[in-house]
Amino acid sequence: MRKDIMSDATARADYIDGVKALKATPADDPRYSRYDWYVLWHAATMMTMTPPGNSAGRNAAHSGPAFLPWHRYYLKRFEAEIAQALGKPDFALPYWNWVADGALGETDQGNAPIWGLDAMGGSGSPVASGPFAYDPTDPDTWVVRIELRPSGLFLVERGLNRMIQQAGIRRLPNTGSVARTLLRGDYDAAPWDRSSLPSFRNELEGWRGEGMHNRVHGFVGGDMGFGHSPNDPIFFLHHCNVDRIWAFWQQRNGAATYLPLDSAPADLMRHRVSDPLYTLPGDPGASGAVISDMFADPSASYDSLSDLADLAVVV
Ligand SMILES: [Cu+2]
Repeated sequence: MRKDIMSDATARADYIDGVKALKATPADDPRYSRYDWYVLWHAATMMTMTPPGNSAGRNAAHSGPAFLPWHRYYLKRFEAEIAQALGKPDFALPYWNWVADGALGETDQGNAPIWGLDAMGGSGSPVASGPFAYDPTDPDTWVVRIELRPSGLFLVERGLNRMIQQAGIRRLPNTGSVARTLLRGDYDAAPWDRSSLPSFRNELEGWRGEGMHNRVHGFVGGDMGFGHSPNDPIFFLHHCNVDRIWAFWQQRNGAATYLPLDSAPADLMRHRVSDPLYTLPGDPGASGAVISDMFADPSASYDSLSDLADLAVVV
């Protein structure tokens, strides 16, 4: 059961232990870890433009309809691998309920419990406190290995960068923004990119409307502002909450409510309902999953959707 990371100390401890276990497990290429492999997968997906060379910025997991199912698949794979590493088959990814933090005053948002020393730690370049602090004298310290720059992918060795509220965005999505996004009944709309309106996907992703998912990346800042954003373990907690919002929306609008259908043009490759989800070439866990495989049993995996249900009636 996926729980609010701040409501459950066991879920919190397991998550921190789990990401550190993957960070300590070499990938097939021993220059980086299994954790870093997920960073690589995300970055490579962002570089996979769909179709190649499109001017709308649509890639295999962002700025298009596949945004929600691709990230659901990514979270499921990551969750299963942590469960295995911890030897806890029931391990479930917790979520960061930034909907609640967004209801706090501006100063309190940057000092919320999620940024405490017993949770994700604080800001810094590199982060200097909490479980992901950088100390080059400690062989088990949190080291960033994969970096995506405009010129491509690079292997690096440095601490994690985080600049909470310092990258120009001082507020998380407020509860009104979440409530209004939840009222969108159309999953997505032509032209299936950053300009789509009305579009639950595009407004939740944050290219139109009130920022939502994109705003949370900007609020955290540092590595969270780049294609290598999964370097920061807050990434998975953030996306688990995005997934929870989709799960709630599915419960209201139908689990399989998705567009575009397979009859859509070929330039919507990787975004039509039966298209395969992008994974790295040679991915040993590739299962051939397609978008519609991600529709099943959405809400049952979360401990609570009641805060979202409350929001959806007060608009
Ligand atoms: Cu992403």
